[in-house]
Amino acid sequence: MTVPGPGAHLLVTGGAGFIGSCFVRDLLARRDGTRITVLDKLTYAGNRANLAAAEGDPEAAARLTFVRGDIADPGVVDPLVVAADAVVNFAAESHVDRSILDPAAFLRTGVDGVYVLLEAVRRETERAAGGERDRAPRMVQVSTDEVYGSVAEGWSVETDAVAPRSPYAAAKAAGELLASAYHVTYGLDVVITRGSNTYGPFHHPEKLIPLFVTNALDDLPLPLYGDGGQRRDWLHVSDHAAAIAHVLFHGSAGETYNIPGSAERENRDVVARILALLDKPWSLVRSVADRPGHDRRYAMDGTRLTALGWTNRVEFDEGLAATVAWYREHEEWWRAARGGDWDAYYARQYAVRLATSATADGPTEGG
Ligand code: NAD
Ligand code: TDX
Repeated sequence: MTVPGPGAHLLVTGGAGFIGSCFVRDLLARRDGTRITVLDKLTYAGNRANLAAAEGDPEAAARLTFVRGDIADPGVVDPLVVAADAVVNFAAESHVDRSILDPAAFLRTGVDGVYVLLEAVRRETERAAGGERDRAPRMVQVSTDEVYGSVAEGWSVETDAVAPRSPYAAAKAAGELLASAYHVTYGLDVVITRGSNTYGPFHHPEKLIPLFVTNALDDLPLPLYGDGGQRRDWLHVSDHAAAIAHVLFHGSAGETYNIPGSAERENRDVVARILALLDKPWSLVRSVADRPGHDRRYAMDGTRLTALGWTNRVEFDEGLAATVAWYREHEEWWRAARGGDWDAYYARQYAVRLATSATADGPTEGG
């Protein structure tokens, strides 16, 4: 099978979300002739405004098509896959806390949706084998470090067993296991990426970093789960998107690639740094009831991706400072993202937690 190259026609599902829209903007900005069709349901997390930079640039806009629809709907998916050289699947429900409140949508998109995409790719693979198209489409299934579960020590390697512990992580594991099975059984050209905790511009304000930045800007309490000693390895969104493109163009069929970040940090140290950047006091931080089943630590080994030729570019302290500045300068964007069901979600997730909260212990390294 030949890997697609610059100038290909890509179907990017979930391309109006945080990481997908960065992938679309950055790939179109390479001006190498690549054409992109975005298929996005525009859930509460999808936002057409995330593509404004590409849609407002006539050269890029001429190579971008937007389709609103569901990856679990074969009527929408099938013709789009017929026209594609590759499918890059970012579409998912992506917030762990929402998966604990309401898992159904996670399974529909993360399992049924991935199945519909794989079936469409399977048909095109058969057509390629029968000489009805030049080559089979490649599919990149964008997955996550969370499939490994909580990692007390060391670094997860791609051959480790998956051990997901939240409905979100279980749906993501199911999606990538299906993708691997389709590679083994039907010979589909599938590659899987497992990205680390990602941060940067256009990140929905429900997630830790943008929630705490935007709450702090409004002098609202910052609800830190448990003791705040959980550890995450932070990856800038531009590095995550570029690493996925690198795997799309250079990865081996049937392979899985970890995409680690460049900075393993305790949550309370990240929060302290955000507060320092905004010149806001630690007294805004409240220790609240923990997330059920909260994974203590994620950490991945990146040897395989390094060997493929990819290295991250954005250093965490600089990336975080630029991200905080971006939220300061894009108040209109994040206030609009706090529309829809935001108030109801926020009350359900945080009202009791904040009413029963306590003073939070300070950071371990002074931020
Ligand atoms: P996001 O929630 O910002 O974006 C998801 C996008 O998918 C939205 O635009 C949404 O409208 C769309 N979508 C949801 N269900 C759909 C459906 N059924 N059909 C079509 N579109 C649908 O998420 P994100 O943070 O950009 O994550 C993108 C992908 O990367 C996800 O698969 C996620 O699991 C994975 N990932 C995220 C991170 C992270 O830290 N954010 C880390 C590793 C992996
Ligand atoms: O209010 C909060 N308080 C808090 O202490 C929130 C929203 C989070 N946290 C903690 C929980 C985690 O330890 O901060 C850490 C990061 O939380 P999230 O931003 O919700 O990310 P996480 O659960 O680690 O998952 C993220 O990384 C992996 C993405 O949301 C997933 O889509 C991705 O797969």
